[in-house]
Amino acid sequence: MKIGIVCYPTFGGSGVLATELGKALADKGHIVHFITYQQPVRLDAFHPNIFYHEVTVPTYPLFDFPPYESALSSTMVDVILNEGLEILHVHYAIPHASSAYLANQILRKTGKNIPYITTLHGTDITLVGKDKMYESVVTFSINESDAITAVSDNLKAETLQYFDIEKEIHVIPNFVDIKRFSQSNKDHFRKRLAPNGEKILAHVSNFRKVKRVEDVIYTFEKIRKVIPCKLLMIGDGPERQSMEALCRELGTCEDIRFLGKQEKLEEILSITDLFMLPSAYESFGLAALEAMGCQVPVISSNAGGIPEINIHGVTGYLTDVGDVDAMATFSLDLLQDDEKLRQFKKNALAQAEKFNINNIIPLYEKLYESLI
Ligand code: GMT
Repeated sequence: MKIGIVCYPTFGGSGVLATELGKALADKGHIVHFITYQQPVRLDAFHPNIFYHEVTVPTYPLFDFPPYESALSSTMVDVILNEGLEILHVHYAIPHASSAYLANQILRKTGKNIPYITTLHGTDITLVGKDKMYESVVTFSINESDAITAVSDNLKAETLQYFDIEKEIHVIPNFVDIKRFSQSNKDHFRKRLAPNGEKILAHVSNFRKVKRVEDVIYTFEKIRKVIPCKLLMIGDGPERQSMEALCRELGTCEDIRFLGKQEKLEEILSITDLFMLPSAYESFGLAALEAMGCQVPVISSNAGGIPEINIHGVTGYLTDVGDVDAMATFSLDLLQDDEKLRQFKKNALAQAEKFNINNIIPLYEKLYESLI
């Protein structure tokens, strides 16, 4: 199949998922065209079946807000016509679904009808999409999609609760490439970061408010009072500065490393003992799944779709949002019991296997085939 994929190119989960999907489809022989404003971060190697089309937005003194949506629709039309795309798959509703709708309408005038699929990822529904300034366009363009997918049962339920959706929403969960996200021996790396055998905790996110990064820092402070440990904070975003200030205030800086955005995440996860995801909401929690692939148990909140992947008492522990005391207690329960930690690591991998990329890609292929 010739497939167009539209996504955000940045480190966010929806862009990561879309890029990994495109790469996997290309490996299976499909021709994949990415359409976005920057080379997607995980699109880091040449592949004969992958093409990248950059959306450039011409500016003009009149434009306080350069019209990205128009440029995106025009690029979609251009790529669909010139490359003979058979299906368009847009990730994150805003503004990709409405741009796809417009491209679709333009193409109809030329006699071409190309189906488009909208995959809902989370904040496009639960946070931004609900905003009155976006809601009607989001509802309309989702409903006009030829198929709608959501990344968890929870996100499907949230979408149906807040939007007037007239079509079936297919749940196709996030996936992990276990070949890449698996544990490898990085002991030299562990020795550098935890020279005295300290336990290593990690958090990965875009440091937005919804991630409640402060809960990671407060939980770590409590754990650190009981056992020697180190915390790796991976990613970057609006909350990073204030989190660094919080570490200074709490006097925990010497045991916390802010590593910024990292490409070889699997290497860091390979030396991690516990992954922290205290989010106020997560439609799925791809970062936690990638950690589980590397055999890292997860301490998380029980928000949104997280309970669909992190199983309490099996792959980690879940607590109410903001309950840092419980997060610290559960973390210590695992970190102080080597046998239990070993078992949870095994369980985490077994759970990640359920979301193995090889099981999930065929679900998308089947959906594409049914629409073309
Ligand atoms: O996590 C983020 O805030 C980024 C966001 C995105 O859309 O880029 O991630 C969302 O999509 C991921 C992939 O489907 C999910 O695994 C994340 O749970 C979801 N984030 C939220 O719902 C907050």
